Amino acid sequence: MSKLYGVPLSPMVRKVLLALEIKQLDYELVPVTPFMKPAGFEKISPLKKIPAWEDDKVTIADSSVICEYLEDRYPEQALYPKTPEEKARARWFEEYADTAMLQVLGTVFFERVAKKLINQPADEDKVQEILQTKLPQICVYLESQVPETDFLFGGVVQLADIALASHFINLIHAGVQIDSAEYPKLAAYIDRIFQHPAVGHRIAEDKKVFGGK
Ligand SMILES: N[C@@H](CCC(=O)N[C@@H](CS)C(=O)NCC(=O)O)C(=O)O
Repeated sequence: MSKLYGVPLSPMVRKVLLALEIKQLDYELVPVTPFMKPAGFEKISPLKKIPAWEDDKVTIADSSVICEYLEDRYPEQALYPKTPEEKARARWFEEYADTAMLQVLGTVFFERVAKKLINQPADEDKVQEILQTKLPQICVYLESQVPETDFLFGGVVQLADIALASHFINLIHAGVQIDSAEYPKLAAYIDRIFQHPAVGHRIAEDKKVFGGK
C-alpha cells in the first residue's frame, strides 16, 4: 500500500490528501508531525519535512512534487489545466500558496492552534501583527486573481484551488474569517471550494483532532 507521511493539519499534507481523495487513490497515512520525526526520516524526506510519499515505484518528498507525480501516474480526474499557459499559471498559484501563504497563514495557525495542541501559549502580538499587515497583502493579491464564478481554471476544483484552500482551512481553524465586505470575490471563491465534498470532509476530519481543545 502507498504511504503518505505527515499529519492532515499540515496544509502541505492536506493538499496531497485532497489530491488523493479527488483521484480516489488508496493510501496509508503514516503519522509524522513537524515536532516528532522518526529516526531515519531523512531517508524518506531528505529535508525532514512533511509530506513525503512512498509507493511501489518512488520515494519522494514535497507536496508539489508528490501531486505532480500522482497526476502523471494517475491522470484521471485531472488536477492541472491543459494548456501550457494555464498550467504555468496553476503552478504559480501553487508556488504562491507553498511559500507566501505557508509563511503568513501558517504562522497564525501555528500560534493559535498547533501551540495549543502541544500546550504552549500563543504569541497573540505576533498573530495580530500578521493579521493587520501581512494577511491583507495576500487577500488584496488574491482578490485581484480569483474568478467571480467557478474556480481558477473553470468549473472543476483543481490543484491550484486546493493549494490555496488548504491554507484558508487552517485560517478558519485559527478563528479568522476573510472579510467578505472587503474581499467579496475571494470570500465567495473560498466558500465555493469549501463546498466541494472532499474539502468539506477534510474540514470535518480536522475538527475531530481539536475535539475538546
Ligand atoms: N515545500 C514543502 C514544504 C513542506 C513544509 O514546510 N512542511 C512543514 C509542515 S507544514 C514541515 O515539515 N516543517 C517541519 C520542518 O521544517 O522541520 C512542501 O510543499 O511539501
